[in-house]
Amino acid sequence: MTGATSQLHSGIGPRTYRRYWLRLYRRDVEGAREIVVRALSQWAPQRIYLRLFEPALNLSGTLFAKGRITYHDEHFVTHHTLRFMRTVRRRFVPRETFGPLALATGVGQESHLIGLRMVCDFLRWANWRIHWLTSNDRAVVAETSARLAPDAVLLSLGTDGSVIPAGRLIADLRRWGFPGLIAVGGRAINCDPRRAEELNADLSAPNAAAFLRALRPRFPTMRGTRDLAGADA
Ligand code: B12
Repeated sequence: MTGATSQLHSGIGPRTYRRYWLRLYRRDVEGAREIVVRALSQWAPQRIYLRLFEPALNLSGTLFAKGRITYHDEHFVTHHTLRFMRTVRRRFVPRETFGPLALATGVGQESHLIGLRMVCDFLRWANWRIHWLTSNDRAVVAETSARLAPDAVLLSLGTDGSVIPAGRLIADLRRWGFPGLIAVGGRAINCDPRRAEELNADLSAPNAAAFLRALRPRFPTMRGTRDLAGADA
């Protein structure tokens, strides 16, 4: 292999997620780990979330929907990506945070929580505190929001089926005059961004870095967002 070819094969770039995904698809976990380690030496850890893990997970979804891979394949990629996320998280998420508080939950029967997890890691990087709701029952959301008085409630909608329950939760929060910010996001919003307004949310964003940018004007003293350019370049 020539030097140039070897660089081509080892370099980290916009399409590296495909190589990473393929290694996991072939059950080459060590090979995937090597890519993560190499990416860590060249990219900000936040960028690995958004430019390696997120597109790799979404690629699984696309191929699964087309019937090209099995759910075993999809689960395998997801499982190991979650493990690698733990390694990368340690590089930028502080152990303790002291700033504004956000309540986080998936909506309805939602099991798609990796994206919200990424959003919460970015928020913690910016010194937010996160409280994960143990249940997304309307009564629990209302009671916990009243008791903890969070600065924001974050609702994640991975599937279309989450739109109606999200609408109910937001209507409840509005009805009792919740003073904080209500943010929605997730695949169901990214597929149709008008839903955020229809749901009467205050804010939405297509990914974790964009969310921090959108929050900045409302929380001007928010810490840790100076390096955002490196996070999603
Ligand atoms: C991994 C995965 C799963 C995992 C989830 C594991 C977990 N712990 O999260 C498991 C295996 C559990 C799963 C189950 C199912 N899944 Co699934 N899944 C996926 C997959 C492949 C990746 C999702 C993901 O993690 N993406 C990566 C993250 C980082 O991206 P993200 O979620 O978009 O998050 C980013 C932004 O959206 C945003 N964001 C997210 N939340 C929030 C919140 C706020 C407030 C803000 C501001 C921003 C924000 O920031 C994030 C980070 O940048 C997708 C494919 C896809 N294209 O999305 C299918 C997909 C979402 N699943 C799908 C389906 C159908 C299912 C099942 C119904 C399958 C089944 N028949 O059982 C079940 C449903 C379970 C349920 N009740 O929710 C469909 C949904 C179709 C639809 N239109 O509704 C998809 C699109 C696959 C497909 N193409 O068919 N799934």
